[in-house]
Amino acid sequence: EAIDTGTGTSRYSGTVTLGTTASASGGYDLVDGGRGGHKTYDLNGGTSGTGTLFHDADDVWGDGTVNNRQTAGVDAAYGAAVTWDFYKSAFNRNGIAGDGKAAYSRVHYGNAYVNAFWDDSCFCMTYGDGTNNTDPLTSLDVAGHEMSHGLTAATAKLNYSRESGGLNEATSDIFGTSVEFFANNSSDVGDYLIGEKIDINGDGTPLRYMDKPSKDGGSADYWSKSVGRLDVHYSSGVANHFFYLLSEGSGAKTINGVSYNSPTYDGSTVTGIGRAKADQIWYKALTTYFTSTTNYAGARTGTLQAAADLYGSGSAEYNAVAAAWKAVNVK
Ligand code: ASN
Ligand code: ZN
Ligand code: CA
Repeated sequence: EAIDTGTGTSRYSGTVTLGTTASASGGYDLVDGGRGGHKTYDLNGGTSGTGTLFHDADDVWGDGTVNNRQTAGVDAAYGAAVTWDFYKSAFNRNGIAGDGKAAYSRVHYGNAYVNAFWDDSCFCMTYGDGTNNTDPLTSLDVAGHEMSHGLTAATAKLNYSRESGGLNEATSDIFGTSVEFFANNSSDVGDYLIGEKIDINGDGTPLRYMDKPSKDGGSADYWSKSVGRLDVHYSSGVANHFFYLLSEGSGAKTINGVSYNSPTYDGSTVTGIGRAKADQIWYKALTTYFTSTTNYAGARTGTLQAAADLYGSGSAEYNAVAAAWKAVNVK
């Protein structure tokens, strides 16, 4: 059972290489031996168990269409691989739990199921096929988002309600986005939009916008004392906006062909420090200072402490963290 490199045609990310394993009985299994042995399964419409491990005769997988059952498996396996590689490259972290253990992925969950989810009890990822089974929720940013729920579960354990729940959701949007940029894939360029590939609204618009979260019609751009009453996918807006401002700064900007225009609560101007440093600060805060009950005030304190640890308490990076929180009304 040798480690191999297959080729896949994904739904959302073009042609990708896949870690596969030559099977003792011939052909190849979708098992990524180079990344802990991550397995990708076809649930074939089921909602429990693991269904069937994807297997292929010639190590050429999927065709980019939903008519080919392997296609969603290609996206899922690619998403798991890029997420693994991002954590290793950015944070020297070995897998979601940091112990080198692979998760596993399941695609074709249920019928026309319009969601994807991480389940910490199985340490596994699951993807529905979307509306009419034509838009699987397997895009790279969604994969990175969902698997980052496993990262949060293994570290800060942010409670999934009120402000801590918004911070939990934002952590997934932040690292899901960073996974997408890390891939540097010309078929799926990095952006500060979430779910722009899966057409979840049926009109081509993304699920969320980090530069100005209220563009989705529900998310908060700024902290207010009632923000914790929102659904966690909306209270996350404050931290997503913080992260965008810290990375890219306020005002108008075009990145990889996508235009953004990020406002501030008080009309202040924020100068970004770049996503790489913002990632380091968020990760250190998440893994060192955040706890299950951290709220927005605590996230500010924790990220300032993280910036002080990494770059010094009077550094430009530290000052940018303070400015970005002020710009989203967290003081
Ligand atoms: N896709 C959703 C999310 O990651 C699943 C959930 O509701 N937790 O937020
Ligand atoms: Zn989530
Ligand atoms: Ca995106």
